[in-house]
Amino acid sequence: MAEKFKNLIGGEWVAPSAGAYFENRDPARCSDVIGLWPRSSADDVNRAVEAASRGFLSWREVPAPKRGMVLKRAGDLLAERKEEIARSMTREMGKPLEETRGDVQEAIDTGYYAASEGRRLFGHTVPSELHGKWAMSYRRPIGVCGIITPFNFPIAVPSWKIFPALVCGNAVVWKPAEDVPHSATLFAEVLLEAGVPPGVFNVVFGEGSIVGRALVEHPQVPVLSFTGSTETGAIIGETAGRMHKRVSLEMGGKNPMIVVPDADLDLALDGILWGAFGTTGQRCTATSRLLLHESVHDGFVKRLVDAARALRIGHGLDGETQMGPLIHREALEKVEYYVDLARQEGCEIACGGKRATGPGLGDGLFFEPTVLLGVTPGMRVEQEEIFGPVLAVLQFREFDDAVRIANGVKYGLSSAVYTRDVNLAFRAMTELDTGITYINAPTIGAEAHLPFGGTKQTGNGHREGGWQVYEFYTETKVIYADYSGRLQRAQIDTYK
Ligand code: UN1
Repeated sequence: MAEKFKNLIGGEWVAPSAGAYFENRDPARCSDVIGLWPRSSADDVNRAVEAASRGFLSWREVPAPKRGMVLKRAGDLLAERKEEIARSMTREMGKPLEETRGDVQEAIDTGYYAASEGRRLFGHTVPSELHGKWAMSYRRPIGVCGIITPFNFPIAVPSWKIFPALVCGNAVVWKPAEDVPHSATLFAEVLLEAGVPPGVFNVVFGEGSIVGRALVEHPQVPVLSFTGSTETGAIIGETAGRMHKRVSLEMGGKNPMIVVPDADLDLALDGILWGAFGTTGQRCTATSRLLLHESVHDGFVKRLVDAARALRIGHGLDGETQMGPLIHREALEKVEYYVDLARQEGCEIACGGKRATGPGLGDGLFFEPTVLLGVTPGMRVEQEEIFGPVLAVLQFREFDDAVRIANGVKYGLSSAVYTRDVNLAFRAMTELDTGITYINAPTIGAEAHLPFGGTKQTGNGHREGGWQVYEFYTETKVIYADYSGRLQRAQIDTYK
């Protein structure tokens, strides 16, 4: 019988109130059941929010630098347990060990950044219009934050949200993705051991339609942060609007890489293989459109197809593996759907296009790296996020056209240009309508201390990471201190 794991509520590991569980399996070896995690109910969410509301009252009184020290310890503990956590993460999520080590590292970096931010939650002091009066602002915690995270970065993305929320003095109720509950359990163990007080950080496992919904609709949860699909983000955004909640949404991408004739083509080839097929294409930053200048198209495509075919697919714990499985059966079916659609839209499948089978792949959810040729602007495979190892290749003649195609989607997360021409690089930096642009590097690989997020329907204007996320998790309060000893009327007495 597989081990049963629990929710974390009020500093205790507790069984779900209705006693229901779901299985967590290795996507690279579906017969391997990792464990059972709570299929929680709204009742469990209510208990977690109550615990968080109580935890918040004392946590907000802890000086921010001291809260930061707890996160410093969390970073240290993650560093100590990096290998163990990475191995568990690979087993349930599928990406190769090198990548899961990177995932844990991103959380370590975020923890250390947040720790130091505890000494730097700056406010402003500015001159008042009036004599004998000071004007200043400072930041206050808000309350209970409901955090909902995806499967593809089981620890890194949660850390982007949870660490800043905590250092700012908020309490957290976290609903991790159903596909990666073991990573979430390990992350929670680390936070408990680091000294986050009971109730300040809670984890409720279960389905989005039950646990996620209950959290989003809970009146005592004023702040929501979500990374996931654009469809779910729209529902959360609507609810947040209706209930006047603060909400940060981080959603899809259809990220382009532009390669111009003067580019270092060897470098561009390495870049596209990593950008398109790293994490099996399951990143919101994945490079899913390659825009090749017509003069380099044929030669580059040939090299790309050979290299894509040579990628080693397998279990992420096997040191040789370069690309793991998709996360679950629906993800695999979605990729198959889009490959069929590409055929119907008239594309050529230059390589891949089918499930990967063979020695060592067993019943794993593997799909071959796929390159679609003859893609034109406006095709659905050019517009919609596939979230799998499928790259759409387009051609352009003028740089203006490349920019127009790159910008011609509803998303705006990341973009890349490969060029040695400094003028073109600067044009790309200013003309590509995305939250992130890479010069001579693929669209993935954002660093923890810079703001992360996108334009248009990728997000709702907020940024994670860097210095900016601390604005999201605090409320600004302004203080006017008048020590003149007399009534001074703003906008009136100053101008007498
Ligand atoms: C995501 O895909 O949701 O920039 C996040 C990157 C990673 C994070 C991706 N550091 O690709």
